[in-house]
Amino acid sequence: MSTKNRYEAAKAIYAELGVDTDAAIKLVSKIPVSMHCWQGDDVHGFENPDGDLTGGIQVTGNYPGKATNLAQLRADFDKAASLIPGKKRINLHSFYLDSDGEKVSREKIAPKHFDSWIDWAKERDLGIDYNPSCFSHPMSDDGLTISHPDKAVRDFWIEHCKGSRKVAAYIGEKLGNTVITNFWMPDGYKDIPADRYGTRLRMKEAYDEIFKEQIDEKFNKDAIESKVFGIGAESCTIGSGEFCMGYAAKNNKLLTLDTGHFHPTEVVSDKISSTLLFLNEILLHVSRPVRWDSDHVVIYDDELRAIACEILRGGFTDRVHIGLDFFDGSINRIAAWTIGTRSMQKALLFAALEPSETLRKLELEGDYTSRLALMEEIKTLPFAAVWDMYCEMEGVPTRASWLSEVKQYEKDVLSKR
Ligand code: RNT
Ligand code: ZN
Repeated sequence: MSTKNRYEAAKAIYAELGVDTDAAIKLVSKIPVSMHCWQGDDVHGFENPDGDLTGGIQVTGNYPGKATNLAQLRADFDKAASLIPGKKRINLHSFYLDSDGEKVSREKIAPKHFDSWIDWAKERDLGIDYNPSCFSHPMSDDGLTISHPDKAVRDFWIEHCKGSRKVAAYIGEKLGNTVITNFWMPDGYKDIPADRYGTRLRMKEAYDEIFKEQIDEKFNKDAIESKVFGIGAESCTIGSGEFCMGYAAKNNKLLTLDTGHFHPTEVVSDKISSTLLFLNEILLHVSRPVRWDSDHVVIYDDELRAIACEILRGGFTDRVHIGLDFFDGSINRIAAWTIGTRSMQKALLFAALEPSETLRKLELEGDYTSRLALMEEIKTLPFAAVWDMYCEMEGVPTRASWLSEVKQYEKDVLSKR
């Protein structure tokens, strides 16, 4: 049966629940998902591609064909993006700068190093997001950056972060599309600290300094990312949940909620509604923690659907920015990008097809029996037919047919690197 015929049948079934599948597709096709460039090269960047990844994050696996320069990373991103429906952005770390082979110290990274990215993004109608890179560097080897007791180390990273906001504002202005700059600091202590307050105070003051310059929010918005622990920083993370939530609320910043940055039984889907009562906007780093902050490829699981439902139920698409943050070097990296991003898109479509008004009504009436019954029935509605239609309308492969394209690309391009 053709995709169209299957879709028409599905549409009638959803209509019985008062759900308009055409409207759902239209809504989802407009929600931007920021694809992180760092899935393409295991978070290495081009400054020192053979250097170690530090900062408490880890990539395992050595699948052949990793991108080792800008041209390869862009080509790989293009390949993945061509297999994914929906509106996309690209999320860059500052160490993906285009310095034309010149070595540029982090605190010297400047807007001009992103001119070629801006042109590239314009051609593809992509928005850009940005991050200072405060890890994988000799100045972060102590595990502390902007909270370091040594002023020289602190100042180095503060300069880098200030420079990052300048880069971001420049990109935002040139693209006519607001950049979200995410500040994630690896700062923490492996063992029990003697002065948590003092270290956090230094981080707070560093952020105050970094954000001192007023930047037009049309061009750049700042977000700060909390974390519970990292490898080598097991006992104390300076930018904890409370720290970042407090800082963001008081200083009108965005809070970044990474799905891997909480205790394993905590879920980000439950945090969206709370944070939005006290913050204008938040940024998500959608990842998949397996036992710890492992950054596995995002899959279409219960929590992903719950996150998407929380965003759409509240009509929060303008206030919740969706970014992805996973990295797996053990499988084809383009497939990893494609699986993770298609999963996010699926979850958004699932959420858009939810009869949320009916569920809310049942809840208000206290009919929890019907609420649960309906939620369970929704799971086996002919979602796949709507998803296939969405892919077809977006001109991307339906079902698993994208995989053969990745395999071909692996044969033609990746295996020759
Ligand atoms: C690390 C944070 C951070 C990074 C990226 C590379 O735990 O999640 O967001 O993954 O910035
Ligand atoms: Zn993250």
